[in-house]
Amino acid sequence: MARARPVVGILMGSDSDLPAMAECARVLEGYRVVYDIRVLSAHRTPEQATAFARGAEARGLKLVVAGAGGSAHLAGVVAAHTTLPVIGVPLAGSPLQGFDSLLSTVQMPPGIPVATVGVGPMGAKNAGHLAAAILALSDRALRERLKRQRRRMTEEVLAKGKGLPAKLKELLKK
Ligand code: RP5
Repeated sequence: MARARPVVGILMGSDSDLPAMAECARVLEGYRVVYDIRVLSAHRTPEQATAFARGAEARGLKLVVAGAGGSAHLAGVVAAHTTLPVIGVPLAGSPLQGFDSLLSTVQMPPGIPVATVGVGPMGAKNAGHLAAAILALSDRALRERLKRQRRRMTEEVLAKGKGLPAKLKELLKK
């Protein structure tokens, strides 16, 4: 059977970003959303990054998730060249521990938004959830999967609460 066409493009500035950005891929796989994933850099492969963004819609992508660290301009550059929604993931790794990437990603000029999530792997996970929520606007089955995921999460958190007295007792013994 032919593999479905990707609807999300996951980009990262370097392969060193993969451990964090894999969390986005993991979430998308959980929702059965098809993505493609590649390394492109706003600074080190500017022409390829621009070409990717310009061709994204024609290739059937519905949105782009872009993660980068340091002077993180990848999401912004992609957003400048497509009207598809762009989710930016600021990544830590520099001496400024992601605060630099956060500000570079989030402070876009009016008219060229980047939906910026939190720093690092946690942000990458949320990028996956946000991407799924956007796609679910026109995909009823995906919407149901999102709702199921929320219910599962609620149950897990409530179950954690139930385990607290036993955990507390163990801690207080020390
Ligand atoms: C950024 O520089 C990348 O997104 C990465 O977070 C950081 C370091 O890149 P490498 O030196 O590991 O290639 O552009």
